[in-house]
This record gives sequence, C-alpha cells and structure tokens, in this order.
Amino acid sequence: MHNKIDLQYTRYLDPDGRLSGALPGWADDFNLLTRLYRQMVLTRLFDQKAVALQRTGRIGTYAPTLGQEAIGVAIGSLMRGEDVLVPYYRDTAVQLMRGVKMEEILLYWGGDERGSAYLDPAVAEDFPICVPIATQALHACGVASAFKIRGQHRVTVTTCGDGATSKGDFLEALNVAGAWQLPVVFVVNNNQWAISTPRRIQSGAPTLAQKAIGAGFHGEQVDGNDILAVYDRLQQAIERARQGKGPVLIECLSYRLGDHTTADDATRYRSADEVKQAWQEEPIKRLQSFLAAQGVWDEGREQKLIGECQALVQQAVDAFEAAGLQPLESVIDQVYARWPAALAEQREMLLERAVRREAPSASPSLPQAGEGHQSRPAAASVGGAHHE
Ligand SMILES: Cc1ncc(C[n+]2csc(CCOP(=O)(O)OP(=O)(O)O)c2C)c(N)n1
Ligand SMILES: [Mg+2]
Repeated sequence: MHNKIDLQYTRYLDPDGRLSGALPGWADDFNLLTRLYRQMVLTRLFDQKAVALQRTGRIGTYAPTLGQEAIGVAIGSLMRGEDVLVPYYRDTAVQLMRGVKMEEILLYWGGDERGSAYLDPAVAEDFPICVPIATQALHACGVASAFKIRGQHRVTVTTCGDGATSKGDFLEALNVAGAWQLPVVFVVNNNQWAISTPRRIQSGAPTLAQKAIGAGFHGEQVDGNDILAVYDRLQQAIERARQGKGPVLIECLSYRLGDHTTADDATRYRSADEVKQAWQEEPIKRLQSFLAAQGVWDEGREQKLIGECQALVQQAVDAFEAAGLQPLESVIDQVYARWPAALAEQREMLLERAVRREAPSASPSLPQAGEGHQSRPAAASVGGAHHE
C-alpha cells in the first residue's frame, strides 16, 4: 500500500534565475515579463508599507504577502475582467492587479467596511477577502455554477493556503466542482506553514494537488517562486475551465517569508536557518536575475522602478489617511437587508453606548451615515480586522 501518485511539477527558473528547461513560446515576450516583474516589486513595497503602518498603530492586523508575489501576480495577469476572484486574506498581489485600490486594502485591514466595497467597476463582482478558512472555496463553486447554468464562458479563481486544504469546506468544494464539472480553478498557496503548523504534519497526502484526483479532476504542482511556471500552468488551467473542460487545482509551492500576520511571531516556532534558506528561493530576485541575464534589466531601471512604486504607495497611504472614520454602525449595517426586531434593538443599544463613551458629558446625538470626519485614531481603538 502506498499513497504516492505521480503528478506534474513545473519549474522553468531555478533559484538563481537560470533556465532549468526550454521556455514556452509566450515567455519570449520581454515586455510581458518586465510587467510581471514590476508588479511583483510594487506588491512587495506596498506590503512592506502595510506592515509599517501596523507597527506604528495606523492599521490593525495585516497578513503579509511577502514571498507569495509570483502566485498572485500570475493569477492577476491571467484572469479576464469578466472572471471572478474569490480570494483569501493573503491575496494583496492578486487584488491589486484586479483593480482593488491600495487604499481599499489599507481600509480593510484598518477595520473599515469601505475597504471591501471596491470602487473600480472592473472589480465589482470579485469577492471580498475571506478570513474564515476555506469557506471561500464553496462560494467560488456557487459562482462557477451560476456561470455554467447561464452558459457564460467565465471562470472563477479561488485561492487558499495549505492549511485550508484540510478543511471540510475545501474538500466539499472540490467534490462539487468535480461532480458538476464547474469552471473553477483552485490555486493552493502552499507556503509550508498554517500559522505554526508545518506542512509536514498538515496532511498525510504527499502532495496537496492530488486531492483533486479524489474529486475526479486534474491537479498539479508548480514552483510557486517561479512566476514563469505559475503563469504557464495557470494559463492552461484557466483556458481549460473557460472551455467547459472542468476544474483544475494548482498547488504552488512557496514559502511564507513573513510572520503569519502582524499579530504573530514566527521566530517562536521556526528556525532562522529555515527562513534564510527560503530567502534563497524567493520569487522576485529569481526573475530579476533572469531578466538581467537577458539584458533587459539593470540597476538603473531597478532604482527608477522603486522610486515610481514608492510614490504610488505613498499616494495610497495619503488617500487612506484622508478617508476619515466611518460611523460605528457601518460595522454591522451590511449584515441584514431588513433587521430582525431583536437585533434592531441591539443595534440601538450599541449606538447609545458608543455615544456615551465618546461624549460622557455632552448631550447624546447619534452619529449619522456620512459623518465621521474625525481623524483616524491609533489602531488600538480602530479594532482592526479580526484575525486569529
Ligand atoms: C474556520 C477558521 N478556523 C480557524 C481560523 C484561524 N486561522 C487563521 S489563519 C489560519 C491558518 C491558515 O493557514 P493556511 O491555510 O496555510 O494559509 P496561510 O495563512 O499560510 O496563507 C488559521 C487556522 C480561521 N480564520 N477560520
Ligand atoms: Mg500556509
């Protein structure tokens, strides 16, 4: 008895950016490769800024995307506008490419509902960040079912981590995707850790991709630090789903270079050596080395790019800080279309209590929607996005 299944594994660039096989035709397009590179750098600089904003108390918890840039940028470049992304909380890279604004991402992690009400119409049908692990995989199947029933050639892409693949919701989603041959692509970001649980003890399956096989569809692995590999295989997967040929699961092997979130301290459960080793494999340096060897990237271009990205990030921070606070009831206002009486009463109590706390001696007047021009308080009172 053994549980080994031979699965496809794809890598084009080794950790030093050298080719480990013949490149597919599309990769001759250096403009495309440079665009992918620029987007990865922008994502990383934004990510660093988000962590810094948490450290200085201006947003709540944040889940860094450090080390996952290749996966997200590949997904974002390949999805069409009419497709739907059903993301999880480590998807800054994809969301930025879909059209979610950097300031919206900061608002979300600052505990502000406007951070999930994406302003760009191009992204209006994408789902907001999902924090309950793996539940989004089922939502994605719901969306894909709608596409199939309507006869639309649209694809749903949903992402999750290695830990999420152990959840019932994930396995149920794979099952229904296979049973109904849904146009959905599951991208598993196997970053080796689920908070402090290492991949080694997460599952008895040698690969996470093989979970697709149990559900009757195609699964494969790619090097998630090699954007050329992720892009190539994902392109095939999305195309296949679009043509009605059923779902695909792609397991991207990566590494979570940062803490789980800013509320975590990964040095308590993993060694410095392991992290140092993982830095040797990281995705941005790898593509940079390749592009430099091809003569299409150099230090001058790098410095110019960093300056441009930093300006964009700073603009977003300014917009975020100028956004002011929303009224307290915005936290719950979107929960029901029509409030059940018992909850309506609780809503009133919440507002009264908030007014008492904020202005103990002043005569209470409830904050109105649209008001809220106070400046943003320190995160301790912002509350932050709930994340455990
Ligand atoms: C249903 C549910 N259970 C537990 C949690 C707490 N939790 C938050 S993140 C996480 C680990 C997820 O790890 P993984 O799926 O590998 O994704 P990663 O964070 O590594 O990208 C857990 C258990 C949660 N958010 N939702
Ligand atoms: Mg993980």
